[in-house]
This record gives sequence, C-alpha cells and structure tokens, in this order.
Amino acid sequence: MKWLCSLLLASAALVDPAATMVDGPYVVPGANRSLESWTVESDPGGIRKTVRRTSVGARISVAPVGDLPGFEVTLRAGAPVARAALTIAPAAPVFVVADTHGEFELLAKMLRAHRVIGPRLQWSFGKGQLVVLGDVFDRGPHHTEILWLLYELEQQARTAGGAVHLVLGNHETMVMRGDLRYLNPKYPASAQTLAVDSYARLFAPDTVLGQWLRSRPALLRLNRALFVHGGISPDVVARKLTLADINASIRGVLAGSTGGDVVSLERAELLMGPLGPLWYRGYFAGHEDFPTASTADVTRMLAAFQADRIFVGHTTVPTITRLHEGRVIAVQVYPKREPDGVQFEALLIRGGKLLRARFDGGTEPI
Ligand SMILES: [Mn+2]
Repeated sequence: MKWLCSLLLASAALVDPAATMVDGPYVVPGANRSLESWTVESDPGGIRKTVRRTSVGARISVAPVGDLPGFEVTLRAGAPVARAALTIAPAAPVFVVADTHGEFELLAKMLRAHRVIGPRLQWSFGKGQLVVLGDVFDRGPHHTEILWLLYELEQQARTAGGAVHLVLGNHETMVMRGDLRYLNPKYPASAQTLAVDSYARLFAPDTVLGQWLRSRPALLRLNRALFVHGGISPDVVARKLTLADINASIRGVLAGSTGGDVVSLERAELLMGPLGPLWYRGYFAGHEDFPTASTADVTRMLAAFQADRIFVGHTTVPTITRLHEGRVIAVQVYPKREPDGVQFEALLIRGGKLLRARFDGGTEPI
C-alpha cells in the first residue's frame, strides 16, 4: 500500500495544473501600430493575463515545457506569401515531420535527436530543409510553443542557408476559421483568461502568428518532391490548376475572400472539402468516404505538377510507408507516449535515400 501511495504522490507532483495553464505569448496589435504580447501566467494569486508592449525586432520569451528549455523569438515584419515551388541544392538533407498535434516535447526531442536543432532548441541543420506537414494545432497541450519554435527556426535556418517549410493542415485552417472542436481544453481556458470572445481571435489575420500562418502554403514542391498534408485528388487534378493557383485559393478563403464569382466559390468549396489537399485520404485503401486513387491516378497527378513523389501526413500509419510503387510516402505516425516508450517517426531524405528517423536518433532505410 505504501508504494501505491508514494506512486500516487509522485504522479500528482508531476501534474501541476498551474504549470499546464501557462500559455502564450500571443502577439496582437496594440494602440498606434504597436504590438502587445499577451501571456497566461500563474502565480500564487491564480491564473492571470499579462500584457507587455513589444514591436517588430523585439524578442519575446516562450516558457520552458517539461525538461525542455524556454527559448526566445525575434518578432519580424509580416511574412511575404510563401512560394509554391522552390529549387534546393540536391545535396541538402530534408527532414520531414507530419502531424504533431500540440506534442511540442516529442517534436523538439525528435528534432534534437537528429541534430536538426541543438540543446537550446536552436537551428543546427545548416543548409538542410525542415518540412512540417501541417496539423500542429489541436488535441495536444502545446501548439503555441510549436508555432513559435517553427517561426523562430525559419529565420535562423534562412541565416544558415537552410529553410523551414510549414505546410498547412486541416487543423490550421479549422482553428483560423473558428472551428474549435478539437482544441485541447487548455486553450478555451486561455481565451477566457485573455478575455477574447473566441480563441480564433488570437490567430486573426492582424496577429503575428495569424499573418504568418496565412502566408504559408498548402502545397509545396521542393525540386521534384511534393509535400501536402492530405494529398491531391484526381478531382483537383482535373481542374488543371497550378500549385500557386491552389495555394492562392486557399489563402483567399483564410483571408475571408473567395473572389465572389461562382467559379471561385465552387473551386474554394472543392479545395476546402474532403477531396481538397487538406482532407484527402484517397491514396489509402479502405477509407469509405474517399474513392481510392489508382497508381495511374497518382502518376497522372505527379506528371501534372512536375513531380516524382508526394509526401503526405494526415492519414495515420503504424510506420512510415511507401504506397503506389513508392510514389506516395505516408509519413504520419501519430506521436504518443506508450508504456514501452515513445511511438513517433519522422523521415530523413539524404543523398536521394529515404530514411526512417527514429525517436532515439537512429535511422534505417524505408
Ligand atoms: Mn489532418
């Protein structure tokens, strides 16, 4: 009985409800074109909102989580719209992570294990490219930290000659559009403490992260590799749109303007719906709501977008898997803690080879 009591005490000490309530910062417009950094902080008096004046060029602090250190973020002026297709040095390694759903600790430790970032969470991947396949939001308790980490690493990577590419997932667009059903319960509580009518207000187009997210692509091509959260369906291919057209339509929806005419409205409906790139699951057999694409459909899609291969998240697989003769790579192994360790995989493309990146830092061919 004694061991049970101490076990219970130990686990109670690990879960400090006040610590899990720490959140932010959220950087929102203040008076006279200034910025304000809002955080949820806890002290013996309770949970409260703290407001600090800040500005472009200033640094804000993100609090430590678990045994990870806190880090600083330099605020930048509004991000330009990301390009849909980029040429990168063929020798540059590419590290791909799929949906992390608020699991900041698992993401940061995975990146650290593969030296994409260093002990202080700083960029250490040189001219490498980090691709995040969307769905940073929802379910887990630390999406704010993930967003700031990626935002900060983007600039550090650029300085080093590398890059960070956040591709949008359906959960990014859901939160930005006010669909808050899957938020970790921590976040509605944050909205209440911060006195906003909806959590989505903290990611409105006039906030730093809201603007940055709206500048990110839904479809990205690096050389001849496509990176998309869900996938590109034959229905989307049939529209004969370019990658840039598709990104622009989705950006229009997120900005609250779809063009107004019937063609743009109908296009927006397709792109934001189940057969659009954020939700599609047709590369995988056995998803009732999605007609299964054939390998010929996949080949046609890749030809239409001048690509050889597509990397997708969104649909969970037990281990990173080649589909459709290796033209589709399913990357989404849901990150979670299991009794026998952490279940999580990422993908490393090095010298043209695909490697499974394990949580312990090891790699193996896929
Ligand atoms: Mn998803």
